[in-house]
Amino acid sequence: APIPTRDDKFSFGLWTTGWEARDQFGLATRPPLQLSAHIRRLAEMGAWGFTFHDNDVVPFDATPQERQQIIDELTKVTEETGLVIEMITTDTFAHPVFKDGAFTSNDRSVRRFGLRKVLANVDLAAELGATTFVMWGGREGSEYDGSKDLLAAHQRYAEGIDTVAGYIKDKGYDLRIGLEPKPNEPRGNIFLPTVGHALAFIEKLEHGEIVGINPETGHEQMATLNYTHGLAQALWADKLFHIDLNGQHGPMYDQDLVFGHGDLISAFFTVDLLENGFPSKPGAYEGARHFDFKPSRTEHEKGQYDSAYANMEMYLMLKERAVAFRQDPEVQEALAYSGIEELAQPTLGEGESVEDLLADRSTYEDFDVDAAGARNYGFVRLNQLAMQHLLGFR
Ligand code: 3MF
Ligand code: MG
Ligand code: MG
Ligand code: MG
Repeated sequence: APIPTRDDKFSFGLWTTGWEARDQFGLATRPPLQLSAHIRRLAEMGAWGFTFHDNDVVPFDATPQERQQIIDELTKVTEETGLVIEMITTDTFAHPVFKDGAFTSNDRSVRRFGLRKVLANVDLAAELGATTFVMWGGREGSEYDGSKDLLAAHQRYAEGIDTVAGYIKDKGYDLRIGLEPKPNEPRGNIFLPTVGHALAFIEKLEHGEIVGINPETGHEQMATLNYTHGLAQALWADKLFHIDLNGQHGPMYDQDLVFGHGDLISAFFTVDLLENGFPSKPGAYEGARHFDFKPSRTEHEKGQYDSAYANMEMYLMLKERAVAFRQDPEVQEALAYSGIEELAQPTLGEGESVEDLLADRSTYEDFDVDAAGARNYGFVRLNQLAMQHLLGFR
């Protein structure tokens, strides 16, 4: 199987590989990892970068001196390994203070505290050279529809994001915000549940030009949505600022499996999009290939790193298949047969007005709907060719 290198731009959240496997029903099954050793191990495995929540490295109640000590250690190991801290994010969900949200809590003093915590972390992100600042509002939501003023909640959410975005601009930081949608868990219903909701929300912001999204494979699939379609709409809107790749088996709890260990066919087309681009706009995605997964609770130290490695290997195996798929002459013929290139042609001709369209009898009055309705698109044959590539039969 292919071997990951830094050129592949793989990165991991420290909360993923470092997860101690404490869950709703059970205690941790693994000891905490030592920060520098953990990061060195990721570097040795072929990772290019890493990401973290403030409290993945600095405890919530650390003194300023303790905080600085940890940041110094982090800086040192980052320089030593040559890894990139490409993204930083804030834990606004673990502490009881955030149980009703950080930016949308009914308690105004909590919202002001939440803002301060996030702004402090924006400064840290800029200091450490991160270019993406992810915001996952895991506690922004409710269990009971009557427990919130749902209009005010959206206003406060927008106020919070705009305050952070405005601060980034004022400071001149080279940093963009990536909102991370999720439909539920830990709240019964989370605000900005899907890619589409988040994109619509950004349109209403004052500083929306530096706000995009960080879609997670499993989160869209929990909502029974198609992750690759979500990525496509975000790319079309120029809002795909970051990605969280992982595996999920449809609508159940957030599994955070290894990428490709959930819906494999969907993962194949995700990689196809990220590596090959669109038929009408070829080219690879330029951002980090970032994994937000969890080594299963059954795994101990070796299994923790085996799981991390599996994400990168899975991605590269799928990349090899996806590139071969697009290069195969029979696939190219099947793509042409399916009319895929035709979709890139504007529906109206150049300079054609709607009046011209109305006057063109061939489009309607004389159009042979039965002939068009009898067309075979050949999508199944095309998909079977994709499966032959995916399974290594071509
Ligand atoms: C939860 C998540 C989060 C976010 C993280 C991003 C704890 O389901 O996916 O991980 O990815 O907060 O910054
Ligand atoms: Mg998640
Ligand atoms: Mg997840
Ligand atoms: Mg995530």
